[in-house]
Amino acid sequence: ERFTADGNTLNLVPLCKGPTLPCRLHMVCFLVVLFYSKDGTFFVFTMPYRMANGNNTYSQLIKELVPLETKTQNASLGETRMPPNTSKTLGPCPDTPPNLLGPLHVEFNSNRTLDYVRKEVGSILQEGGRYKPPDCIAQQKVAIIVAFRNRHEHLKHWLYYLHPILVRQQLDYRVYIINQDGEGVFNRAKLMNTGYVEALKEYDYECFVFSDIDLVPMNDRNLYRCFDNPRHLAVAMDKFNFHLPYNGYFGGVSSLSKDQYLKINGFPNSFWGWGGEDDDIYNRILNRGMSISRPDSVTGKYRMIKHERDLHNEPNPNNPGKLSQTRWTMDKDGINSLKYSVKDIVRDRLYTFITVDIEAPSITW
Ligand SMILES: [Mn+2]
Repeated sequence: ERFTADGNTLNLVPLCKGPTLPCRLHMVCFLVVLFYSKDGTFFVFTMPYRMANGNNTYSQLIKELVPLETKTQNASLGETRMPPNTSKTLGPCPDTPPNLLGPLHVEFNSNRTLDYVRKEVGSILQEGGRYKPPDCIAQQKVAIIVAFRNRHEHLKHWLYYLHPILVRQQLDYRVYIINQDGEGVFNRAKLMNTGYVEALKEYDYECFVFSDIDLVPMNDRNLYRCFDNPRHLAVAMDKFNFHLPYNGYFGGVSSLSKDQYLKINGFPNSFWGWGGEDDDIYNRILNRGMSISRPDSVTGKYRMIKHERDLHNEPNPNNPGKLSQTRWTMDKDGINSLKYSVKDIVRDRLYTFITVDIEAPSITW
């Protein structure tokens, strides 16, 4: 991102807070649908968030549904004695996931503890923030990689919104939170590179979505997948008045297939502090003859969680000047020159949290 605009002008208008009439009507409709559905767990995840806010019904339903689902699964396994390799009989998931909701209500005013989020969205996940569609083979295996430090407050909101969206998108995915150890200067792109390597150590991912922790999509048709060209997903952020700040903007959320990522030698490791690394990635992509794929500006709407600038992530005045050099630096600065060490890996129900030492300098500008 360039050094001009950083106005945090957020406009948070809750659509439906409390037991207003439209909320109740929605709830009645939802209950009717629920009682006629065979696969209850799934329908919980199709519920728009405007209904989930401000009442207990959501968690009550999930509590009632989960034991039911486990019981039926166990029963059928016991009776039929299926071999463990049942996935071969499943067909591919459809190109367009059938249960997307479109525009979503997103707000960050509600208090959400991690325990609350685990209860609300964790029951359908496997340990480590993993999900795989039970009834079809996902189109892509996707590692969701988030660069992180000291943003636990954002993490809760992000997980609360993202997991149900990714589930509805029928991805075979896992969420990796890559936490920069120590108090050195932050380096978003190097953390993303680290996440790429760590993710590939445990699964054969074919697609990588790189996201900031403070960006939540406002439309679940914005697919967290890979496309024919590297994809920029965060095209209409509220912080930029739902527009691209400039044409070559590639910040916030993006996706690259393994091939696309390797073609550009991954991301730069040398952009310490805030700004510029996404522009370098953009340059890399163009230098390798690829173009940028984007959703339209309605599908690509995002809400950013309002925040102060982080400590030890000041704008680095050296970064903009480096952008004219990408063509010459990209072959030696990237995934082929990445050095880091893993300090700790924690597997929560909602995420895989990897703390890494990326040899950060302690310079301030
Ligand atoms: Mn931000």
